Amino acid sequence: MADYDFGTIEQKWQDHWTKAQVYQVNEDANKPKYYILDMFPYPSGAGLHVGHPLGYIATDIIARYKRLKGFNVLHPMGFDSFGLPAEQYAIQTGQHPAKTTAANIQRYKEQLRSLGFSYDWSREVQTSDPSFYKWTQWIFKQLFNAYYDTKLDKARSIDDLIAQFKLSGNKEITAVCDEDTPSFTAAQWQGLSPAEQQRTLLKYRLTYIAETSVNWCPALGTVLSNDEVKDGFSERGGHPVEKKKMPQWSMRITAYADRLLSGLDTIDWPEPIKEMQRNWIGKSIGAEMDFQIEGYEDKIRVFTTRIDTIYGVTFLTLAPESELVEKITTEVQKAEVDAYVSWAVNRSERERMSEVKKVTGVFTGAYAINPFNEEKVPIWIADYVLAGYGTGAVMAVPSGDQRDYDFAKHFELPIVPVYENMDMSEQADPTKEGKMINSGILDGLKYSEAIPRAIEFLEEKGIGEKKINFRIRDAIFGRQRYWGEPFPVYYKDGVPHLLSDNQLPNELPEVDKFLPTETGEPPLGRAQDWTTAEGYEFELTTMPGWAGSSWYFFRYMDANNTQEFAGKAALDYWKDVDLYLGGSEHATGHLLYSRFWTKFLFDMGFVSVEEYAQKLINQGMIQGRSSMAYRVNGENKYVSYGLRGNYETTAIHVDVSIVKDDVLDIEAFKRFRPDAADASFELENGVFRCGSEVEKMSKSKFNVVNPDDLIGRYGADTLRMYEMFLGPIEQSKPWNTNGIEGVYKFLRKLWALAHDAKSSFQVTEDSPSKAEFKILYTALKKSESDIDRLSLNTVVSNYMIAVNELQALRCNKRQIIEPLVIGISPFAPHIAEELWHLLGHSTSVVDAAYPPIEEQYLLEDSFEYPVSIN
Ligand code: ANZ
Repeated sequence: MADYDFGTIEQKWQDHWTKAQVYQVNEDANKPKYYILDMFPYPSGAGLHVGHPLGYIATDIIARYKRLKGFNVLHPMGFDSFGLPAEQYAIQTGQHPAKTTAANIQRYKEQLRSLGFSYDWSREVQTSDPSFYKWTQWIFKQLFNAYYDTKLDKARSIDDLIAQFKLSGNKEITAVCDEDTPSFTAAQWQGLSPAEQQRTLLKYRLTYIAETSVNWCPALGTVLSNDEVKDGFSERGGHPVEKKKMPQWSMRITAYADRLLSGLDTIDWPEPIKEMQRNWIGKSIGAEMDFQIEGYEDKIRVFTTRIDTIYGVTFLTLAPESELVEKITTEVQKAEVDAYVSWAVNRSERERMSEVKKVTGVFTGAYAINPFNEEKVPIWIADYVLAGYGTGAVMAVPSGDQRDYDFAKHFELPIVPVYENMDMSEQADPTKEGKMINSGILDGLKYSEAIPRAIEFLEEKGIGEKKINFRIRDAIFGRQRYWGEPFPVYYKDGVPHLLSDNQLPNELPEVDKFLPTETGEPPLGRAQDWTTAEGYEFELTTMPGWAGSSWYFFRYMDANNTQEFAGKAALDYWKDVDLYLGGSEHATGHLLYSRFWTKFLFDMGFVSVEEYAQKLINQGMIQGRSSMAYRVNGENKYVSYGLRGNYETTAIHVDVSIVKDDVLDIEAFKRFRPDAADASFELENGVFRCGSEVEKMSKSKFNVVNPDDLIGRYGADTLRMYEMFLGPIEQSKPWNTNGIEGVYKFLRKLWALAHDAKSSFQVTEDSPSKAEFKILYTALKKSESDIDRLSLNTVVSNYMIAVNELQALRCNKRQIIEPLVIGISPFAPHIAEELWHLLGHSTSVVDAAYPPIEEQYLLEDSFEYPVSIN
């Protein structure tokens, strides 16, 4: 055998692993299970860059390590393969998204394979595959056929609800439903036509279609969910988004708000993610109360979390959308109010919330009466009040709330303090117990006493009560697009009905173009003869991007089951994900929706866990390290980095592949930038040095590093170790290829340990010395605890130290090399497998056991004592 020939070794073992199905796993009651999962990728056209595999390498290392430690490890991979980019590409090129998606998946799989990952590919899932989305449709059906019982605090079959309606109407029903649900008796229910009954049930179902105000993105031709809109623009593409009313499918996630919140305390997820989910759910405990409008029958109901500040109310504010606005606005104010309302309603929620500094509003001319002191307060309209939150009306307390304060200052409205000697921030802090002043029945009370006293007053007078509000809204569940799951739904008499199970999957039909129809229907409206056998029309929207990803982790447990989404035996065995790794950008999207679906499946008895991922880690981003060459302004001349101070220069991005250790390959640069072909180059110490900048890794910045190139140059084992070596997994860090040589050298040294001067494999059977054992066990032991802490970067250095020390001792003893190879195998599986076989084993190193630590070699039994005199 020659030198360390990574190319041959890696190819050989990848072939062998595939052929021998080394990574296939089955349920095994004799072993503890360990389920480790990566967020599955969307297979984009650009393939993987070095940033993508960071998380995959980490999970692969842990998967391999756990296997050595005796666990039965489930480590699957698949593709989130429905989505907008493939469809946009299809619109531009006419290529069917299924075709481009398949090609992209092929490319991803080759790249993943070349990294030596230990996935069980027999469990691969693709969300766009009918055999997968059949079950997404099936779960949709379960949601449609369920409602939420607030007394039992769980989802139940809609049949139970229908039975209760028949028996006693809906007066005694404890269920989550639309706000505008009318109450009815059993007789009234029986008197409804079947279609009317269906329409009523939609107000209870956990997924329903309703006229909804949505985020409409004209450029993308689709509706976006709240978490896909950032500051009034689409997250994807940055197109303007507007509000529009449309019939839309929604998921009644609000029914689960409280459980989604309390469940956070039971899982080991990063605190920032939990905090984002808490804020998104936005539980607030307060009160609702009525203010009588002067001269009208109508009342304004407000939601407040600070009923204690009721005596500080100096005006009321209504959302511009409020139906009362038109009614109560006086003649004098009308023109101003109309103009303001039409301006305000077109702005998105986020715009309205984020512009804290810009105070806008208008007086209606009407007044309301504060029932605590009978004082008249003016009613204003302000766009900081959201129509969709609370009651859409606020009792404004400028001494207690910053926005009210800014508003009062701007429009010169009075400010009445309600706490003695307290500024606004102290007053907002419930742990500070101030005394109430100017506060009628609350005077002299402390914060903790004032709230219950005020609520008591509301209840006595019958004008309000305690109230819990959630900020979270039901989630829009549909897109006016082609490349997504069709609904298992058809329409009869204008109401939705479900296909039966044996009609699933409802397959995506062919269309001539991937664009809306001339009449503005979604692309599925183009499908020819696409109806049920009886001629009923199908739903024409498709499911949103988050449908498949809300449950895919269960499918991996039993991916080839054709009878169920996953069988009970598999679900009971694998239960939940022990470690989930992925990006933090999904905090209020995928990571919330998937918890919701899991809780629902749990309620209906389909799965045995309420939370599907015990532990979550967010891997950091690998940023690009861009290279810059400095061009002298106004001249066709470039200067080396250290000399740029002598000139006025402009930094120009240089393709990182033509820069090595910051030194530019000038000839390659001239080819890269034809306008530099005749340029002059001022060198320092004989070379042209580039500067660098850390930026997002992107094609436009010429800083994308492709793993395929690095694997070709150094091998996958080096790349794997090097990516880990870059730093802690959770941290974002710039890519820097400069250090990769060091890791490559390390693997060559490891190779050399077991080879003689003529490059022949050679280990001896001699007994190792104490010192040699100590080196080995120090590395193994430290690595074990490092991996348990997920500190993978330090493990790489542990082994570097060990190999250096063993090399110094010229140690090639089997009793050292063998355990060392096992220890390193999760990081560098190919070289480890090769050495393992050279050591005489015929089974894979993944079937070895992690070497037990022999503590006696780690005891310090000789010391050097420093002696100092005086
Ligand atoms: C009086 C008050 C006094 C308030 C005070 C706060 C501080 P969270 O915690 O987010 O639930 N509010 C109520 N409905 C609103 C709406 N539709 N749009 C904008 N703001 C609204 O916030 C509840 C508080 O936000 C409520 O309590 C109300 O102002 C305001 F010292 O009432 B508060």
